[in-house]
Amino acid sequence: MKSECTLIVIKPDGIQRHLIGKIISRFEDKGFRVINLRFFIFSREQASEFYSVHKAKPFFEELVSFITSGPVIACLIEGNNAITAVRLMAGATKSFEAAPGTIRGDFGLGLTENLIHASDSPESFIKESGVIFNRT
Ligand code: 3AN
Repeated sequence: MKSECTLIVIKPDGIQRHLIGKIISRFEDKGFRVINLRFFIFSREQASEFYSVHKAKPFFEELVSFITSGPVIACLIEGNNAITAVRLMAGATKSFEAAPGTIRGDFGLGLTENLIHASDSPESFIKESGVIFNRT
C-alpha cells in the first residue's frame, strides 16, 4: 500500500453542468478520502502559476481564460496510489477519446473543457496544491 495525496480541480464546465456530486462520488466510491476542499475562482495570476508548465504551449491563453471563467472546486484526495489511480479515473486529456468508465469518457467531449484536472506527479501535486491551498 502506498497511501498518498493528490489534487483534483473540478473545472468551470463541471460546476456549470452540475457534476460536482457525481465526480466527487466516484472517488469516494472507489475508496479515496476527501481531506480538504475549496470552492473558489482562480485569479489570472494564480491560474498562470498553476499552469506554468504549459506557458510556452499554443493553448496556454485558452487554458488560463477557461479556468478563470467561473468557479472551480479543488479537492485534496488521499488513498492508495492516489496520483496514478485518480488520473486513470479522470481519463485521457481529449474527452472525445477518453475511455467509457472514466470521468471525461462518460461526461464530456471537450479538450480545453475537460471537466477535471488531476496532478500527474508528487512534484506537481506539491506545486499545484500550494498555489491553491497555501495562498489566498
Ligand atoms: P491532463 O489534464 O490530461 O494532464 P495536460 O496536462 O497535458 O493534460 O494539459 C493540461 C490541460 O491543457 C488539459 N487538461 C487541457 O484542458 C489543455 N490542453 C492540453 N492539450 C491541449 C491542446 N492541444 N489544445 C487545447 N488545450 C489543451
